[in-house]
Amino acid sequence: MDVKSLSKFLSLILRHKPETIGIKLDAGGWANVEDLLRGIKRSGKNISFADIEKVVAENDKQRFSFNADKTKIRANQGHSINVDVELQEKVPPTKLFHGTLEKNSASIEREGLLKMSRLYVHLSADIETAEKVARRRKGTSLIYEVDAAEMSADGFTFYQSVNGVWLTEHVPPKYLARI
Ligand code: HQG
Repeated sequence: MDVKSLSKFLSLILRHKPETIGIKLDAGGWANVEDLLRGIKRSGKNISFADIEKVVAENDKQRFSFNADKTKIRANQGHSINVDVELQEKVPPTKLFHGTLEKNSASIEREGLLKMSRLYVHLSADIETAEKVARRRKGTSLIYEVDAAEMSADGFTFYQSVNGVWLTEHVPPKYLARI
């Protein structure tokens, strides 16, 4: 399996559905690496510890982390299951960005950005990254600029995952501008 496919598979297991290979995540979102390898093997895929190490090291978005002795692994962000990855609360840059599809705009401009199935709304530090997020899906892209400075001044909390993604609970429409 190439690095990209393995990354997608690990994202499914470590963010959303560990039960598909019969494993559990702990409260911190960690999977035991031996359990993970056994579970993957049971599911019929041939993945080694070295393959997992390669994904952690080379993944384009640094989506996964090991603990210090590499006995545990977790996703850095993007979960739909309720885990606590010890996100750092942080003052955001003045502006953040969110890439989506034009077809979501009416609802977003009415309700704001909602976390949908994930634990947080995901925001990007730059427009280029937001464009990439939008282009994951088929349809006309739309980028919103988020007035993070104003949100922060108004008491909204922001977090940054260890791989640099900005997260918050909800972005009300008044802080959003189409760009
Ligand atoms: C949209 C990937 C209608 C929202 C990316 C998005 C990211 C609304 C979709 C990370 C809405 C949720 C997350 C509302 C939000 N009405 N639609 N009120 N509020 N939406 O996948 O931000 O590559 O959960 O705009 O790079 O697309 O997997 O969030 O289109 O960082 O590591 O509802 O996932 O990271 O979709 O992506 P998602 P997202 P990875």
